[in-house]
Amino acid sequence: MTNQEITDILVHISQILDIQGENPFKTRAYLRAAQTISSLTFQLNSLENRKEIGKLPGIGSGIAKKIEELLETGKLGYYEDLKKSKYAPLTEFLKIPGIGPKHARLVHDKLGIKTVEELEKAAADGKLRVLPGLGEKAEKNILQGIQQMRKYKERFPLAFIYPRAMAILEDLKKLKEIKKITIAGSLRRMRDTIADADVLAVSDNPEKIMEAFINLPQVAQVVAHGHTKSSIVTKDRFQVDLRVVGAESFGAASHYFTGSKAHNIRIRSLGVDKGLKINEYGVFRKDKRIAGKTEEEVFSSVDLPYIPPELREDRGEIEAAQKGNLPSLVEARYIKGDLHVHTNWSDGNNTIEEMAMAARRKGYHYVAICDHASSMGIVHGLSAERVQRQIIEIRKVNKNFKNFRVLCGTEVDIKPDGELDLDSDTLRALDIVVAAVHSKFTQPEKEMTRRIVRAIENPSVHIIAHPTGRIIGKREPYEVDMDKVMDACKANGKILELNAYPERLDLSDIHCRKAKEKGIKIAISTDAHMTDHLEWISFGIATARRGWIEPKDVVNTMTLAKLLNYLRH
Ligand code: DGT
Ligand code: CA
Repeated sequence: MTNQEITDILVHISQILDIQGENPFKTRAYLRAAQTISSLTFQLNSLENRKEIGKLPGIGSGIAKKIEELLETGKLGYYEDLKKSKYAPLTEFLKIPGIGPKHARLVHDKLGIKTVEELEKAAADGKLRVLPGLGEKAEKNILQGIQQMRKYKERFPLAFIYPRAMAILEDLKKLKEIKKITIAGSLRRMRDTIADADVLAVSDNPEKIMEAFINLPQVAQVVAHGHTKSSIVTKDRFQVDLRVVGAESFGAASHYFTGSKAHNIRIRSLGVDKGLKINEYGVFRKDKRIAGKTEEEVFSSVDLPYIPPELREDRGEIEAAQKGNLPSLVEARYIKGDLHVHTNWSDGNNTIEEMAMAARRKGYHYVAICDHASSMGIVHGLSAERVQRQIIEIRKVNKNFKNFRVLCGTEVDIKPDGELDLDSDTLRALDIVVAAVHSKFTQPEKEMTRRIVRAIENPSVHIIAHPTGRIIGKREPYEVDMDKVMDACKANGKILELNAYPERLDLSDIHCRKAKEKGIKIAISTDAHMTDHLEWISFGIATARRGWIEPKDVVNTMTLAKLLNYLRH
């Protein structure tokens, strides 16, 4: 049993309990445990680690026992019983944006609805609006939500596919017949969503590779099994295509299958202009291969420098390359700190000290503790008084560090009218103020824009967190005029966050590029709720790179002294 399989079971348990109307503390405990396990960097199923389960943050002894049972027997009696509940099939409804556990139970109990199709029909027939707590508007939202869900279903979030594809790569690398292997497609370009994963390998014995590939433990279904190309669907229900090519074609095939299609078409037509044929096998003049071993060779055959995969979207990268104007993209090694992390003072799993140590282990120079300040109960938001106490605690923690600094920050709610959920005296006492929308996402565009612009104009605010509020695959961005938001940032010298939380990646690549063009600085922050989440910075960096972002555009590439000075002014 893999960590992923355990995570899926824990999430399913929490969802069934939620629909049954169990105590929210109980259901959240399962969710927390799932979050912990899904971001572990080791597998629980090795015997050595098994004893550690009860010690992991966010996992109580009851759930630890259940996980042990899963690992021992591959089954969990409690879960098997729960799955027999009449509410178990309703967890499908929770994938529909706008439907929570209460609605799921309600439509089942009142109308006997058990499937998404039945729910869609009932909504279309106007049968939901009469239910208590629903109405015509809610009914319409449910219909839209179902359509949205179907749209999302075709693509997966990058952060879902990436680690799973990498695990497959690692498995394949163990075969001695594989000489080279790489990801390609949208996965290599690090798009925020991925339809299927493309993998490319070099080998003299492709059939052996194909055989191993279709027999991997992750495989649920073999879609195609050829001599040099096979496709499988994993148990997580995404498709992986593997192609084996000869070493002489590896560069050409990497370039071709990395795409994007639009970029490829442009490169191929540059080739045609020079009398060259460029395809996945190589670069040919008449029938003579003149290049193809490396991607550099392919680019240079059309007089271009190497273009990083994240830029290959035909969004101006070819023109920039021709003029020698390609951006020097930001890389992990430039990042000096994380400016948005949570601790157990609000809804995080670790202490201030643990987060600080983890940030320092990553080689950072600073980390900003930005726990929630919110009067909306759910996230244990800090009151002004607890913010003061946390500042004292952070000062104490800082005494233990040399050449590393924990910054006092907050993630303060922007209330629906644009006011902040902390008074300005408290905000002024902090090193860094991150402000964010966490409520009333459905405001009309004008109100939402005004709300965020007011926060930007507030002299206490430095950064706007996850500026559009999207949750990939679950929630569309709220209606907000990002041009106006960016203009306000520019006018007030404020920073926009690129939230690297895998389901957010907000700002998106397109918005990053726009922010850069307008001369607005961004902060690439993880929003980590536990130490392992600091690793998510890589998805933020990838998104920034897709948005043509260079180190100088990113505030958390600054040294501590420069950053503090920048924030003060
Ligand atoms: P995805 O899978 O929708 O997330 O996005 P991609 O970019 O991975 O697309 P996919 O898997 O259909 O194809 C992988 C790459 O293969 C694509 O990025 C470029 C290349 N490719 C596919 N079809 C064509 C085509 O008709 N012409 C050219 N020039 N390249 C293609
Ligand atoms: Ca693909």
